[in-house]
Amino acid sequence: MKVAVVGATGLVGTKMLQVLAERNFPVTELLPVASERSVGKDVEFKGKKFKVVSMTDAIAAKPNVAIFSAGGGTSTEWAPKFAEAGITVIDNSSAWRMDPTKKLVVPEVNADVLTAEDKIIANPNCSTIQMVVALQPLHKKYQIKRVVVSTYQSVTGTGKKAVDQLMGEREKAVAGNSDEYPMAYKYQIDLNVIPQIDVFLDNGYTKEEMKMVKETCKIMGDDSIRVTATTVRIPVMGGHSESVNVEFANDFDLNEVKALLSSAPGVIVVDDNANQLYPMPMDAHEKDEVFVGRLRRDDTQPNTLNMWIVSDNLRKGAATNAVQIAEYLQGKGLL
Ligand code: 2RA
Repeated sequence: MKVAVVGATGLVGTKMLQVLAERNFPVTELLPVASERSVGKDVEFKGKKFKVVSMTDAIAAKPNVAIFSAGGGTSTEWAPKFAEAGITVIDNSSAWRMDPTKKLVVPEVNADVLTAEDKIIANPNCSTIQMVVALQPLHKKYQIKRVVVSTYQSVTGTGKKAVDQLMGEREKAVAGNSDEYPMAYKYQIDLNVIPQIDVFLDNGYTKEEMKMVKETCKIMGDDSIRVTATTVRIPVMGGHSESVNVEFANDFDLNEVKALLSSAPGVIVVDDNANQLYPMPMDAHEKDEVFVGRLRRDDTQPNTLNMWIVSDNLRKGAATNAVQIAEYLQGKGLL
C-alpha cells in the first residue's frame, strides 16, 4: 500500500506514523505531506528518513490511502482533490463529520457501513470515539435513552502549543524559569481547569460539546439517543477521561454490564474498588484501548449506570482509529 500522511509533522501526524509502524500496516511507500514550509524536511518511519512532499506531489504519486490530520481548512480544500484522483481519504478534522454523504466511523461500532465508494471517510472527535466504544455493547443489550457526560481532557487534544504552555507554566512555577512560552488558552492551564473546549455556540454549549451530541448519534446510527455534554480541559497529558451517566430503556445487571464490557472489542475493564483500581490517563497513555471503570448503579433513577471512561486521545481518539479504518478497508479489499 502506498500511504500518504497529510500533516505528518504535527502531534497527531507523528502519532499516525508511529501507529502505522507499530501495527505493521503494509506500507510499501510512505508519502509524508505537510505545509509548504516543511517540504524537503525529513520525518522518520520505521527507522528510516522520508522527505516531506507537497500536496500536489502526493496526489501525483497516487497513494492508495491518505490519512489527513491537518485541520479543517486543509481538509475542505484538499480532501476532494485526493478523492477525485481516486485516493481514499481518512480525515481526522471536523470538516466532513456531519456531512450526510460522508461516513463517520469507529471500527468497533460501525465499520460495516464502509464501501468502496467512500472516498472521504471522517474520523470522529477524540472524546466521542472513546465514549461510543464503551457505549455500543451496552446500547445493543439495553437500549440507551440518555447520556450525561462530563469530560476531563488532556492538553494534547489542543496540540503542541498547549503542551508547551503547560510545561512553560510548570517550569516557571517550579524552577522560576522565566523563558517565554506560548499561550494556547486564554487562561493558565497548570493548576487550573478550563470549562471551555473550542468556541461557544449560540445555544450556550461549546463546539466540542455539540460534537459529542451529534457525532454519537451518527456513529451509533440512532438519533433517539439523547446526549448532553460538558467538556473541560485539565492539566494532563496522557489521555481524556469522561464521567458518563447512562440511562437505558431496559434494566441491567451490573455483573452482566461488566461481562459485556470485558468482552467488547477495544475495551479493557479496570474496576476493582477493593484494590483502588480504576482507569487513569497516566495508565492509558500510549495504549490503543478504551479503559472503563467505576461502574455503579445510579440510585437516583431506574435503569441508570455511572461509568468512567479513559483513553489516549492521540491514539484511539485520533491516530489509532484512523489506522484501524485503513486496516479494515485494506482487509476487505476496499483500497
Ligand atoms: C480536543 N477534541 O481535545 C479536541 C481534539 N480533537 O480539544
